[in-house]
Amino acid sequence: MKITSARVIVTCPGRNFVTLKIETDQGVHGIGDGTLNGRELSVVSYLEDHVIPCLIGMDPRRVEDIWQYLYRGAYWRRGPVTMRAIAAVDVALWDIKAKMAGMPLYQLLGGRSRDGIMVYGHANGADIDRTVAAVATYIDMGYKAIRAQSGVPGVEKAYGVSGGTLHYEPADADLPTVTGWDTRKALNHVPQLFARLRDTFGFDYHLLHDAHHRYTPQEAANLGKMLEPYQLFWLEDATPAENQEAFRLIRQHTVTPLAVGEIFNSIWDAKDLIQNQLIDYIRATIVGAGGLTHLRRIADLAGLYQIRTGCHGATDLSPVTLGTALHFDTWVPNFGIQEYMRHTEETDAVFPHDYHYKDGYLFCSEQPGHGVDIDEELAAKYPYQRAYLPVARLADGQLWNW
Ligand code: EZ4
Ligand code: CO
Repeated sequence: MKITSARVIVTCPGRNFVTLKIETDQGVHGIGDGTLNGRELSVVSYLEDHVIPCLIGMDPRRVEDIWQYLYRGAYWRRGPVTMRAIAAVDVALWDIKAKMAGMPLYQLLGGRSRDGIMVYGHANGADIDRTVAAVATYIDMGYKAIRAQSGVPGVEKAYGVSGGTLHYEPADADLPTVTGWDTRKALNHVPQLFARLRDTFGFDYHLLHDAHHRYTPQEAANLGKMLEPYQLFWLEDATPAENQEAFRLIRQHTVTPLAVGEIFNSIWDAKDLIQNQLIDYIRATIVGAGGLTHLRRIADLAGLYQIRTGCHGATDLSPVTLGTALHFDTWVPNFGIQEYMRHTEETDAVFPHDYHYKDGYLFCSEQPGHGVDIDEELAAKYPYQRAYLPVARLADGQLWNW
């Protein structure tokens, strides 16, 4: 069996997606996602100029060997561009393998561990009242877990706040939007938000909060401690994790559960965090961390320490990544939760799929493969549009972590 062609399809049905389609001499094709939000065309070049020429003629059944070929064989390891390109190939090859086997992908991973995938939604509002109303909307839709973000008085465009209740799209402009940040004001505000939420909805729902890398370790420890009475499911990305030791300080001061890893590319980004039990949830996902082949290694390492998975699932993770993550989530023994930000109707139409939401859970496809395809004719109607994530600046103009 041979790979006969591999093509990159760039489409922008409301936001940009980079998709790889691998075709074989047996008529079976596979689809993978390589989207890197705000830096999409770098992955297109990596794939078209450097990966695809090597793939033609290879045996697509050798998923592991091709992963090693692209990782070790490049000499240059890791990084968001390389690992997304590898993920796109890896997922397309798993898709082909599962289609050849006539099985949904989770069966190849080891079969079903649970019936449905608990997801969390992103409830947001310009102020606490509106965030409370947004959380109520999710509860009405059956969600068991909700992440709550609110505008912070005195902060221009705080992270996570958008116009709509169900949709949040941060890559919103042709050049980066400038947003604000003020840690003092956020530390005053966030505990008030969760006090109101518990007061209004009680303790039966899981509540989460995304700190989006804004706090220093000491500030994050302080926030975690203040949030303890509200029993969060997790505090997400409390501080940047390039220095994995940074989480030790947070850990020493709070029992608020910690989740990190949506920007991780590799098991090496998480190794010390996991082995020192500094986190509770690992947020790496398929497209960011080198595909299924690599993500399952991270999950297995985490499982040794009772650390559970919480795959990133924002709108820049295409339906291909979400659909594949649902197979991973259906199998992985140490599953925690899955992020679920809804795609637009245009996006869902470009990527036909049959995974579906019901009552707080997502259910993966039962079709052979991962169950997500691309409608190329429709995709061609939405040409690439440059779009950046925002940047954040403090009141004095200094650049901060967005
Ligand atoms: O800012 O995916 O948990 N979700 C998030 C996202 C990220 C975007 C960046 O591309 O933090 O909203
Ligand atoms: Co996040």
